[in-house]
Amino acid sequence: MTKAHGAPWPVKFCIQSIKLASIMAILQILQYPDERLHTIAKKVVQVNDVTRKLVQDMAETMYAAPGVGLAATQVNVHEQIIVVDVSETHDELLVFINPEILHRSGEQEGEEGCLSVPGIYENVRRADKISVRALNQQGESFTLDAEGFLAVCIQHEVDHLHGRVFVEYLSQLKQSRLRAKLKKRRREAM
Ligand code: K1U
Ligand code: ZN
Repeated sequence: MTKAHGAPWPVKFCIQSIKLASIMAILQILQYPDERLHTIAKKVVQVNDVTRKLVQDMAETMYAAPGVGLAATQVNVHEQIIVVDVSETHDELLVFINPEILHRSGEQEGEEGCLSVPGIYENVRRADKISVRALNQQGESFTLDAEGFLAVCIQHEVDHLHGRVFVEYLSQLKQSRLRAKLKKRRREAM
């Protein structure tokens, strides 16, 4: 087997390790009330390999969590990118770069969770149907009509890009109780 110059391991091993390292990355998810969750994400100017690698890492992070969505904001990257997969089989990844919700209609109320606020589930009222325009991983524009849980998920993730966390829809009383609960939880974890 060929050895890399000066290195004790074979070239094949080095290349395979680099390839593996480039396909596997679970990113750290910011935890509420981290201030960085309130950063407004910037538009992606050019969809390129760096964007696609981030999308891949975000998808891995979402599936590993596990979750049904993730916004770049949550992994401390302040660019307008979200990934969503609400399928039971976890094989229907949707990627939205620079998503814009063009239309909202109807109303639904349902329980939401957030990987940045683990263990907290609260009811939120959202539009029932939306139409969203975005770029795909090739930089091509597409429009998707969504309803029900998929629509909820997309709205939740787009909110993250605007620096909004779902708990901010709750009453002030509920929010202060939640902050106290999270503080206590953090104290106990130390
Ligand atoms: O943005 C996030 O933090 C992801 C979040 C998305 C979401 C869930 C529910 C309603 C609206 C948006 C989550 O994925 S929380 C985890 C979760 O809901 C879940 C986890 C495992 C299986 C099924 C759902
Ligand atoms: Zn969330």
